[in-house]
Amino acid sequence: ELVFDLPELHYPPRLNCVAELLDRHVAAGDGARVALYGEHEQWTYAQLQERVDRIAQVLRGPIGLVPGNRVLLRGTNTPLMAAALLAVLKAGLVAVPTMPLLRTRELATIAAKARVDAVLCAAALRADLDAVPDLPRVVHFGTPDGALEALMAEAPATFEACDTAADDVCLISFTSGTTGVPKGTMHFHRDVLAICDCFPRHTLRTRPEDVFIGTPPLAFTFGLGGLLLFPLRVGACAVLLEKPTPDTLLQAIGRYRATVCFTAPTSYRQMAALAAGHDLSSLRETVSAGEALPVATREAWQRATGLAMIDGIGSTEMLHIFISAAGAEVRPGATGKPVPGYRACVLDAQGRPVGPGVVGRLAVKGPTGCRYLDDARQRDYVCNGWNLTGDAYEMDADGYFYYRSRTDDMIVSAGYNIAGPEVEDALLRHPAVAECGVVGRADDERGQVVEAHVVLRQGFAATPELAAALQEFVKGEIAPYKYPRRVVFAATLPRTETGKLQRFRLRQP
Ligand code: 3UK
Repeated sequence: ELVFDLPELHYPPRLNCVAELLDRHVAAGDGARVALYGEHEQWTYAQLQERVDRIAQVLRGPIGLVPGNRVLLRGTNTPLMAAALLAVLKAGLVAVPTMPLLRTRELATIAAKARVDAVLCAAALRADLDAVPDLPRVVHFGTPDGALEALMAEAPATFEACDTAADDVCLISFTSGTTGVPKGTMHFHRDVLAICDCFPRHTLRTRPEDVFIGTPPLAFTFGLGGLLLFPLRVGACAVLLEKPTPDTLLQAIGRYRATVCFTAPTSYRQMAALAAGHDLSSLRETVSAGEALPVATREAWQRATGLAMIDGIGSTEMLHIFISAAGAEVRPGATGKPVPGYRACVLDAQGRPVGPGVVGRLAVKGPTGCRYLDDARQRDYVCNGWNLTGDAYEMDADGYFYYRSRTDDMIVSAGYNIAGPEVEDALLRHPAVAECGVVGRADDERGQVVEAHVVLRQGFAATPELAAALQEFVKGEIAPYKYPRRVVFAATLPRTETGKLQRFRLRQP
């Protein structure tokens, strides 16, 4: 049995997570340390605390909210957006963060499902929100409106953290929806601290000197943890970038001497190709999550930077990463082992544990877990306290977990089970392939056939000869029956804002 019941996960019954993440550092005399870098500003812990406190005063005073009320947040990654998020939690309210690229229809669904009582919205992103019918009070922040800043200037500069219970809900996070339907998941004050005390503490081994950087939006729990909660937990700092591209992220790593980077596999693959000439010598660890990390991507990044990557699987339901490995524990192809604090096993269709080498449904248990807003879905996800993440996994005799595919993405062709990501992994080792996505396409004879959607690197032409060469290449890399019988060349692949391939869109006719 792995470490499960850690002493650091026993929290007092009354707890406000922001008091622990922020106020504690200022009280300990660390107020002058930098907490956040934005593209135009730099805030110390004391300055961040003052902004958080003024926003909390505005929420509870002029806006008139009471503990338990829900606040929808919309904005790109900026220090003010981070302060707004923390202020909502500190004031005893519930944050409902939304992804910056969401449009009117999706925002309307979330606002209705979460029954929000107020909205804080970056002025630059107001257009799509303004079109949502029946919204409660909206306050804009950032130029040109700056309505929130005006209220902050009038508000008291200090605010005492609301005396919340450790198991009061403080966050409703919506899944990014590879299936298209956003699902709201609820998390407690103690969950916010628990994720800081598991993966970053035990796997990443965060230090106060760390400088965190990366791409995921703060509205995605991958970004909320990696770019705000984890650094604050240990008194470190984060660089918040508004619209990072592989190139601007590489530049920013050099400029801020970042030590820890969080982004998705595709982004590492693109950065590996551009890394030459950038100073990445400050980087200590690079964390990949959101999608399976192909071995070819791990190797390309290692060749370009000399860094071994930390892969980790997390989910919105579990709040953050629960299986991962770092350093000598890394086994290429495996996601890793349960993060201290979590347990994991693989179950068959009847819910019985299977032994090593058998593919089944991943089940996890730990200090965080799924609580859907919608009761009906809860029964599908949580079974006897085990969370069924919807992933097909295999365990080896040493307790390492290997991702195969999403449970409902397994391709069944002429009686064989074929995992799309394994075929993608093989294709990505070919020099012509920049990106690819492999799905099952309905077929009269075989039930489904393996279909590869391929984006080529510059300098390669989409010809029938290249398609045939890719097919032969895959047959040489993995069992030949898995090769893609159809190869489709594409200019880009459909991805979510969180970097996930939208397989359901590739399967559309
Ligand atoms: C897939 C992975 C293989 C997997 C997330 C880190 O991705 C996050 O949350 P979502 O709710 O999606 C969850 C699903 O994404 N996945 C994520 N990481 C990996 N598959 N290897 C991985 N390393 O299907 C999972 O069920 O969008 C990731 C931290 C917080 C998060 N919310």
